[in-house]
Amino acid sequence: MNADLQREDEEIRKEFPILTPDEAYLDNSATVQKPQCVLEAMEKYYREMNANPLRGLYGLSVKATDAYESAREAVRSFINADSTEEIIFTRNATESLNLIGYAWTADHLKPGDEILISIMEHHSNLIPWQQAAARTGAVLKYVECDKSGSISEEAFRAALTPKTRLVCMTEVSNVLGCKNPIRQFAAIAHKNGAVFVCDGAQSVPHMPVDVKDLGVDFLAFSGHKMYGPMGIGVLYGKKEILEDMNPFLFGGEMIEYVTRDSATWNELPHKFEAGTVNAGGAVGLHAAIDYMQRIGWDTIIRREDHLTQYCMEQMQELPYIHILGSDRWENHHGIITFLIDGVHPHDVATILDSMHVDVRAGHHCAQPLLKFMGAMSTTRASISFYNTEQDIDHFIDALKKVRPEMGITE
Ligand code: C6P
Repeated sequence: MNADLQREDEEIRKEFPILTPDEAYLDNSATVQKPQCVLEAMEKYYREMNANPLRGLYGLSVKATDAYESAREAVRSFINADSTEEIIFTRNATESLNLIGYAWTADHLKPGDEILISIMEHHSNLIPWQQAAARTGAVLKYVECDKSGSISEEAFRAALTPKTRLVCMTEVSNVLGCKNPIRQFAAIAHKNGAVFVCDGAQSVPHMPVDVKDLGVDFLAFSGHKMYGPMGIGVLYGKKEILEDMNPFLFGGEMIEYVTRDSATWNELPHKFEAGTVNAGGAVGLHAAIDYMQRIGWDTIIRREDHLTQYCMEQMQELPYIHILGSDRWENHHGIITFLIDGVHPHDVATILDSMHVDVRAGHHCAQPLLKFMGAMSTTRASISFYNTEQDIDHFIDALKKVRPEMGITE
């Protein structure tokens, strides 16, 4: 192996206390491990500045507020939003999507209106729209992809109608790893008079995502998939759209003035952040963003591309392995979902676990997609820039032992 790459591996790996050479952690699309600097930033927050933010007038509360609001500014800058008023902290991408699913749809959809989603959506970008359709009388429609995961412009245009009010689509599929042309589809949706929601859960951690360049109205993502802690997520929304929405949750801090019978709402973004916020989580997310910027997109993308190619090309040499989606590694963005002839995906994952390889098996919270692809369940390996060629070698060696372990020898 190239000495520079080995040095780079060592530099990166030493920041992640949980990663060891004996275990190949390849479930990075589910959640990634956390670097030391994120753990330290959160500990420092709780040791030195914890108080209930946005309320107190005393020093500690002001420090907690400053830490929380500076995390918001870090997120704003990371996705190039115009203003921190457009950045709402939530628990995760799921809550971000539900926020729109309640608060926007309640006043903007009427019976017969259409919501368009793709067949490859994660349940978090599917069930909120099923529920919104049931509440409002709107109709949920799907645009399909081909077996490689590609959605053509033709198919997208054909699925839009004059009744389409909302289009919701993931940028990167958590099963196929393919990347949808969000900028192009958002522009078409806007010409059609629809609002465009982008699920960035699997793209924001792996590639630059610029909300102005993409032209999306909403972007949802989770902190825990981008080296931050669990329990903090983000909803970006265009200011004029957020201003035209009622709150999702009601209670402390989201109000301006309350009487016995009524209330008025706080300004953005606080109108959408009811109750005590997750300041420690926001601080951790801020540290994670700083960390990713320190590593840099060039390094993140170079390493993830290299490992995806290195892994996929070796898997493609094994005739009993079938990879879902495109046969080109460039279209996988670190996500390789596969089937092994003769072995149930759960057995694959269990056998790999016995050899210290961590992968995910099941429907990956995308059951309509799996049905469309003709599979009930699959196994998925997913890569982060902190993985190494040794992790992939470990995985491939273990993969070759799965069928013999099940008594399949031919
Ligand atoms: N996918 C996976 O293993 P949360 O759970 O809210 O942080 O993220 C939800 C979500 C939304 N959209 C996409 C495209 C996703 O992949 C996920 C989470 C994980 O694939 C956990 S199910």
